[in-house]
Amino acid sequence: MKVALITGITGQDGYYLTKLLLEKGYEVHGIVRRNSKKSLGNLEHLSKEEKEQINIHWGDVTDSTFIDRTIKELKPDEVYHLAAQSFVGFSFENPKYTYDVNIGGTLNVVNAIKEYSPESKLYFAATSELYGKVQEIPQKETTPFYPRSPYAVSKLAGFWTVKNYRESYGLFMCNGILFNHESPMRGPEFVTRKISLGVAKIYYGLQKYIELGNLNAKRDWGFAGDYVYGMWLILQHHKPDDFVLATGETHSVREFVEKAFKVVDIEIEWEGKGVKEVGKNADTGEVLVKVNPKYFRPAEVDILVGDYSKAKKELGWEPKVKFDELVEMMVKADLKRIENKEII
Ligand code: NDP
Ligand code: GDR
Repeated sequence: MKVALITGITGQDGYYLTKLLLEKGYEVHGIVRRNSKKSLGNLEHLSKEEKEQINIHWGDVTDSTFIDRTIKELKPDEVYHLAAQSFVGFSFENPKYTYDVNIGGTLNVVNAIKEYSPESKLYFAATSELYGKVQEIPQKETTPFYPRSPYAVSKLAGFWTVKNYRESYGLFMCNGILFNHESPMRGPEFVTRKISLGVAKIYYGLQKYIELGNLNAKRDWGFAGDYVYGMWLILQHHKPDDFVLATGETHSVREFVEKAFKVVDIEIEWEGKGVKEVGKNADTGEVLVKVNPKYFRPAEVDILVGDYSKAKKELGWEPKVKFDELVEMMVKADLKRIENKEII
């Protein structure tokens, strides 16, 4: 039985990766930081049988003593380092904290493997945010980086730390340069989930409108379930390497809003410009979307679209879920949660 250790197991990707590795017969271990409710985050949505199979290690990735001990004791075959302060907007307000978790935490994991378990393979959750200010479209492994937020800068440090340890010490360490991937498990502050939840609440009369920032930002949005399979494939490759995982399609936040409302048969009509722009119900004239400058970022990443041809060629990876399907999946999941009174 192979042993896998997942940091960030309670997050969106942690949920899907745990399910995948359990299906594949792994012994799954996860690092969870203590909270007053001892909540397991997204893992609470797993079945009873799945939950019983996971081994939780309570601790924080910024605690090097704890990380050293965990890796020394477990000597996992595979480590998936997903733990991070992952919200770009928050990173502008809390850069030091973002650096501490994302750079410090990554160094702790990478160094513990070097010192105590050099046979472990490492997957590091790098990101399309590394590309930041557009240098090339579409973006691939060879596209120059130009990070545009403290989050992106911290992930750039992580990316190079992983590459440097791989080249210096011959360790099996890989970077997954993953473009945005979403799901019903996405945190509610990220734009896709904010929209799907907003649409579902508006449909059931629990909310009047959604307030958003930059409607023109474009992202390459895929489904998290497809991407965790790509993470696993990266570690099954015959050599350690860095890979882009993306869909190759890009859509604006505005398009996401339109598609999401379509799921509940509402057509959106846009009116006004800039911060005065609103999205109205085309039938009733009711304002359902407003722009609030507080959601704009000091520096924006205007457009991301990935070229995943290296992953396709070398790993046989391809995304399965398309944009329309993803939007529908997310809105329908939130409608159902409200119907089931899981959200009030
Ligand atoms: P989430 O924000 O959903 O999950 C982040 C996880 O990290 C949570 O389990 C969180 O725990 C944990 N965590 C945060 N800080 C610490 C800490 N100090 N010690 C231990 N655990 C900590 O992110 P996603 O699942 O969406 O993403 C996974 C990784 O992939 C992240 O590193 C993210 O930056 C990166 N990424 C994500 C992409 C996406 O589109 N989803 C695209 C590219 C990269 P808690 O539950 O306690 O908050
Ligand atoms: P991102 O995701 O920054 O790409 O990072 P997010 O969903 O936060 O933003 C995407 C785009 O939407 C614009 N936007 C808004 N964003 C939020 N959160 N809230 C709003 O109200 C809003 N209005 C417009 C943003 O300005 C941005 O352009 C995600 C995270 O998962 C990272 O961890 C990961 O590395 C990258 O994806 C790839």
